[in-house]
Amino acid sequence: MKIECSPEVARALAERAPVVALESTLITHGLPHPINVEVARALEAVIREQGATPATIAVLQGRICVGLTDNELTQLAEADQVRKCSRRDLPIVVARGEFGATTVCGTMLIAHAAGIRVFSTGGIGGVHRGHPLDVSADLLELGRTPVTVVCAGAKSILDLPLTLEVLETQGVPVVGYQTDEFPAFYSPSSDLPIDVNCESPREVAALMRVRDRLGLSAGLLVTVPIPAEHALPHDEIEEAIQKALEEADAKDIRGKEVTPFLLARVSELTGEASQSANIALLKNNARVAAEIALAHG
Ligand code: PSU
Ligand code: MN
Repeated sequence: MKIECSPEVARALAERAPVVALESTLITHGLPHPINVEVARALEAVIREQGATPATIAVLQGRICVGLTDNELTQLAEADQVRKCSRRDLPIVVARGEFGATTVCGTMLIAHAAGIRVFSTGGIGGVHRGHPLDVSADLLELGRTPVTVVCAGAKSILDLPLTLEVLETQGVPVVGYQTDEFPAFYSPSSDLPIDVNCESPREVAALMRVRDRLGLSAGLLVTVPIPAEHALPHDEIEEAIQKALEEADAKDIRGKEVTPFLLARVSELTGEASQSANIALLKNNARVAAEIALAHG
């Protein structure tokens, strides 16, 4: 794959120094402007503070970029037409010289091609509530690409039990980071089980090494509960989610539009509180991902 690494990322990879990938769909389709650019920069700063190198991944005018300059980040966040880009979309954006914002799926596959082992995000895609055949490509990518994805679980816009079933089928170990429960993004708990509780970055790094030694090619999903002081009451979020889901069905929204529509509606309906929770967990995940990258060496 033809990839353009920024000088900083190229140097870190050549020195085998710890690198953490970051996705770009959350910048273009997950958060409103201009907070999206501020958050993207803040996440890079958190990773640097820990002593790792951040690598934000996106497609800029058909070029697959790993590590963006400040200018490139602004260009992406302000571009009119940015295609949400998972595995299926990648050849299209590259062939047409378009801007592409990579999802968890798209970011994983590019990170792997670049030699990056750890990737931090907010929430992964999953199986949609009431639409069990709408399975995010994120889950299938986790099944085939050995990258460790650090997230806060998944939003309950999704069917979380079915999402865990698909991860099991795909052979993806689900790690609870210092927890016995699968976190549900705004809430640290869901009453759903994880496969193993890892107490430290070192334990996660050890799992990654054993997975490689066994010759298994699936990713690892590390789920980190939202810090307690930022968690939101379940009922408040659930009401907004119900409303957003009904609207999506009434408007017959389908395919790749579903997730951005639900994210935008839930964020509009819940306002400030959900946005600051979202940002807090993104930073927390970036910190944990950097610690894992350092422990993996
Ligand atoms: N969930 C969130 N925020 C996000 C996404 C999901 O809470 O920004 C984005 C991620 O980029 C994820 C993508 O990979 O949505 C999943 O889209 P889909 O459901 O269409 O696969
Ligand atoms: Mn889908």
